[in-house]
Amino acid sequence: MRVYLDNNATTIVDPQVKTVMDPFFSQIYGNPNSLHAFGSESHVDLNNAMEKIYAGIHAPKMDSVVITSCATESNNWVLKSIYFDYIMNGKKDHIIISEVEHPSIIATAKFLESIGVKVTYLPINEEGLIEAKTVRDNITPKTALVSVMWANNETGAIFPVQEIGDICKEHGVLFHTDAVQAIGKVPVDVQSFNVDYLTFSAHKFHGPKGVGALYIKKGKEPSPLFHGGSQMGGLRSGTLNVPGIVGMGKAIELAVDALDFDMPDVKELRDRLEDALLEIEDTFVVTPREKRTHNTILISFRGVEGEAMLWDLNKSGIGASTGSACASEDLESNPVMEAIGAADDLAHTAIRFSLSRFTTEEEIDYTIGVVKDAVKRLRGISSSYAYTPKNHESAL
Ligand code: C6P
Repeated sequence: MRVYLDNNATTIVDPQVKTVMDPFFSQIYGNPNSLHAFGSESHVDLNNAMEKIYAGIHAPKMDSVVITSCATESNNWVLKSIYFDYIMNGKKDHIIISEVEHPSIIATAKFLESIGVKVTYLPINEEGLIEAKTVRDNITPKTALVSVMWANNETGAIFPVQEIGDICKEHGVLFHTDAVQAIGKVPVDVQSFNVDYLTFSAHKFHGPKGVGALYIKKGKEPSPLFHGGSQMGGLRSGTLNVPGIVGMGKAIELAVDALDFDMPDVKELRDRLEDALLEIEDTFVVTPREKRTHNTILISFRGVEGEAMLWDLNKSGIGASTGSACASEDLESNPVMEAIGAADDLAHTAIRFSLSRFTTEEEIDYTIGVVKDAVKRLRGISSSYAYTPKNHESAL
């Protein structure tokens, strides 16, 4: 059996999304900026897709939703443009991010630090959560931007972006949220709270890879990262990814619908998996269920190296991860576990299971059996895990 439980890394393209994209590869393939019929043929579908994308995040028409190649690009764009627009000219010198942002924020912030920008990294608490008051405590008159993700990709922890947005507004500071793990998991309405920039990426909600977006509130348009063309109102040059945009439109429509219809089922399956795994002795989950997205579990099995567990799972056809796919090759311990100050023996044992609306009960029951066997086997050969009949029994 093959079971895909790494949906925070990427998701299967929904067949309905693939169907609407298909004509735009070899039937309707003109450049939408060309003046002939080949170019204009895609305009109606592009407009419809953009309408769906605006509707998916409740963006008003006067604001911009600029299509990018991925969330990494959107995140780089926000931070670097803040440097060009507010810091380079000496008006401000400081940005605030959290210490558990995605590498596309952390690495960009570190780059900016290397050229003189002051960066504050907000801590998380023992539940893996950001406390909004830490934002207030760290804002200075020189702060240009606060960037805090909506939902964490490792734990699923949902951060208080509404409160953080209010604090930013009170202090006249721009607010960006990386909502990559929020779309399709929580209702996203940019008009319901104060937010200037919001990032998302289609492949996290059953859309295609290679297409993302940045929502920009009217009047807060950043300097472009890419110059050269008039596409996207000159804010993001480059030939439009027509199949990608059409696919993202359909995908966000389905993802928002699924919030009502499929989310309760996904949550039930996630809880079934989590309940069964927590029966194993010496097993820990950091963030309480009601404070994280309904599809995610980051769980530590004491004495079981994350990579060894992944190996066993992979042999049995199960795809999970030790955390963010972008950092999977460095074999470092999980950054969230490090940030909460977990002891080394736990930080190296974190495994992320992330479900989707395509996950089945049969797959979850199979996974429970495989994980229990793997924990038993790996603890049995571990030199660091103290064997006791009690904890051995619980893994059976
Ligand atoms: N996180 C994960 O395994 P791209 O790949 O550019 O479309 O998305 C980047 C990105 C940005 N922000 C968050 C919160 C994310 O989770 C991701 C992608 C994957 O967790 C791959 S590293």
